[in-house]
Amino acid sequence: MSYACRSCGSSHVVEFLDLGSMPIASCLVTDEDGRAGILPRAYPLKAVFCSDCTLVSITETVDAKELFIDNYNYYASFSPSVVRHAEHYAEEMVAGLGLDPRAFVVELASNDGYQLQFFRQRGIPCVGFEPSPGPARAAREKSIDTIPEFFGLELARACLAGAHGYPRGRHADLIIANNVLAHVRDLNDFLAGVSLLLDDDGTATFENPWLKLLLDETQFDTIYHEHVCYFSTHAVQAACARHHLEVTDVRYFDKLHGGMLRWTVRRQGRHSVSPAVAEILREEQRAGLTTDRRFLEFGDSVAQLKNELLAQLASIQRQGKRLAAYGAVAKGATLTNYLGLTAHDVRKVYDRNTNKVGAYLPGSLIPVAHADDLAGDAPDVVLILAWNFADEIVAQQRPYLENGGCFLVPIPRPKLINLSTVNGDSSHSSEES
Ligand code: JHZ
Repeated sequence: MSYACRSCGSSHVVEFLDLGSMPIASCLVTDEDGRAGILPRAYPLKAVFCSDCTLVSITETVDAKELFIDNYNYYASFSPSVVRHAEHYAEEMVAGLGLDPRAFVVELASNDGYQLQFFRQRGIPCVGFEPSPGPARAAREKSIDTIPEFFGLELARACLAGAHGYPRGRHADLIIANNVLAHVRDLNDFLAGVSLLLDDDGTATFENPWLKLLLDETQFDTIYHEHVCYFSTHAVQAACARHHLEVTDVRYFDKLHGGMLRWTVRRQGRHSVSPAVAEILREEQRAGLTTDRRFLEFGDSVAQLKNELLAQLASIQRQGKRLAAYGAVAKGATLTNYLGLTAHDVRKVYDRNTNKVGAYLPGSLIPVAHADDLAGDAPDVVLILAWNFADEIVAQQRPYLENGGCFLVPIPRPKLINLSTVNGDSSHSSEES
């Protein structure tokens, strides 16, 4: 196939997963279109591994406007554990880097201001870049300066020259690029922009779901058009080196986004590198993240999980039980469409994000209802599409469980949770590590 790696440009790429034709996962179908049965446009969804720099990416590039401008309604503030993590992050950065009101913090893809609010509260000047209009508006309502543009080298240059109200010539002491790297279609342009904007003694952090967990836990549903790249430390390191940046530390968080890494990135050759970096590189090598074999086996794991899930759902249906879902999430679109589920199988999908209520999951056209309605509706089984928040959702929905309700967590393996499993299982805590 003729495809150039999105990081190093190599043509030595190996296709390892084909999820078929999929609608854009994060673009919910409006009430009007949903009732009329109008399906959103679908695009091929194939994942490849680069044998040269180890980056995993998808081959299709959907127009950024279609993905992030027209109908983007991911607001991080609706997920309490994400906000808690953001608060801890700000505390750590302020203490660890000694940030005070003389410092300057930049966040790339700042969403609804869920992160920068914690810097602003401490009087630390900050600015966010956020191209999605809804989240950017929500950030401004929190009085956070937000530049409504996609970040890249040209924009970084323009900002340093004083465009968009950015403080002229001001390099950043901290650049936050958490949960953004996966969404960036031109990785080199983005990293060149980071490198330009970062102060020579500055720090950048990249947080992203870890590719090792995607493979270990068959998190195939996190593959969708919005996420063009999937990262290991090897891939981040190779991409950074091209822009005179280096990974100086790495830390694992097991409770967020299915298991994620925070890479601390600084100007190449100027700072000490934590032994954690070499350790994680060795772990990734042992886990098979640097050669194609492990990836080629992944397709079989995905097919096997699909069969297990379909068998579990068929058994629920045979018993005449009413099935619903929780989390009108992007990965829920991949999962329901890959399994071929429709509103006939899953009556509603519950979510706390009020911007999603009243719309429909793309493809499967399952209607979105507010999470507060779940206990009253009392479906027999609820498939948790936002499985990364399963502990938190189960804890919040205690009344539903006490009423005899049951959750089905699909990833990494189908697992049923009812009141007795919760009471007997002390691992259901919602704190991050
Ligand atoms: P979450 C998003 O993934 C999309 P998604 C994005 N592409 C990305 O990279 C990842 O995040 C990291 C709801 N919720 O993050 C609120 C409840 O209803 O897994 C949100 O609608 N009740 C940017 O789309 C949604 O889940 C709850 O108790 O797969 C966010 O889920 C909690 C905790 C969340 O979404």
